[in-house]
Amino acid sequence: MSPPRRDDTEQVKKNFVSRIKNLKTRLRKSRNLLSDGLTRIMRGGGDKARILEEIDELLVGADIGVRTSAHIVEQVSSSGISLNEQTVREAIREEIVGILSLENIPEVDTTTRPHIVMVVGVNGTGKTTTIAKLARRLTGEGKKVLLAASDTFRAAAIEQLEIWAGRVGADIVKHKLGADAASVAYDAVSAAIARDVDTVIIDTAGRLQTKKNLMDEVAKIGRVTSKLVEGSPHEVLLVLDATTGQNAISQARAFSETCGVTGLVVAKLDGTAKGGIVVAIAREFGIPILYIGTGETAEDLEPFDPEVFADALLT
Ligand SMILES: Nc1nc2c(ncn2[C@@H]2O[C@H](COP(=O)(O)OP(=O)(O)OP(=O)(O)O)[C@@H](O)[C@H]2O)c(=O)[nH]1
Ligand SMILES: [Mg+2]
Repeated sequence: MSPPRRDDTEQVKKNFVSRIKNLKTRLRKSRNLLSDGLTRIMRGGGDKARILEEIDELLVGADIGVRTSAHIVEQVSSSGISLNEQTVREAIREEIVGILSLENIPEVDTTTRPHIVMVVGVNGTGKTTTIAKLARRLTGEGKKVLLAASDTFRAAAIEQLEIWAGRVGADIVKHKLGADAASVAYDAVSAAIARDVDTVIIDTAGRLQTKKNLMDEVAKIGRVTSKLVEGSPHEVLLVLDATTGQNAISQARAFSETCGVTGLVVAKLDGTAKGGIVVAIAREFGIPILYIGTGETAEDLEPFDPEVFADALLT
């Protein structure tokens, strides 16, 4: 899997407009809140202090976070622009793009085969669905993908992954319910080596970031795969649920401290007005947001692009 890259090719430019249009529809709730809210504030008139205060409230209400909202308002205030709807919209957009544009997005060594990706997160954030979406992207590129059913904890988790594997054209390695998650991963990676698979994606059980023994289990899965493929897992993706708003921040903190998270996926952005959480997350952590989830089907995964995202929210 290669991370989404900024690229100025003609094709990307052509896709840009249609991607914004599509995302605008998917992010409708967040967009209604932010974009329409801004229109309301700017048309409401009043002095600079009132306008800035209302913008601050609007950003906080969109879950951009208190500190990040204050930072954005401060930047707009000190920029000296005349406060009309267009200039303010553009200034906020610029600030958001700046925050979202992390430098040094790590290059993923896709020459390593099998490339091993472990997917972690709290219960119900969208891990398994995200795995299906990722697998669909990869099989669509002609890659051979194998899913490891290392969620041996939740009843029906194995069947759920199996159904997705069938739909997206991936292999699966599974054990019985209650089996050791790390040994499923071990078998999956062994099978991947034997079958010349390109990418292994390990599904893990949802776990609360506060439960140390469960967090240790993630580390154990990682240790086991590294015995078979040095340096693996190459990626640890943390899936966050956008609808949980600020809660996602503490999850990102705990998982990144204990599980060596290399990338974030923010799922369920279609179902929430709290899309601003993406901005808060980007400002708080030095971990790249690789993808966003915008629906329940295997196609509903977008490589994260700061410009496309900010435009979809605000313009
Ligand atoms: N609207 C929407 N729903 C999503 C998205 N991603 C996942 N879901 C839904 O969220 C629910 C939970 O998804 P799962 O993929 O099973 O979540 P999980 O993290 O694997 O859950 P556990 O394994 O129980 O921890 C399902 O109903 C999914 O269809 C998304 O991007 N948008
Ligand atoms: Mg799951």
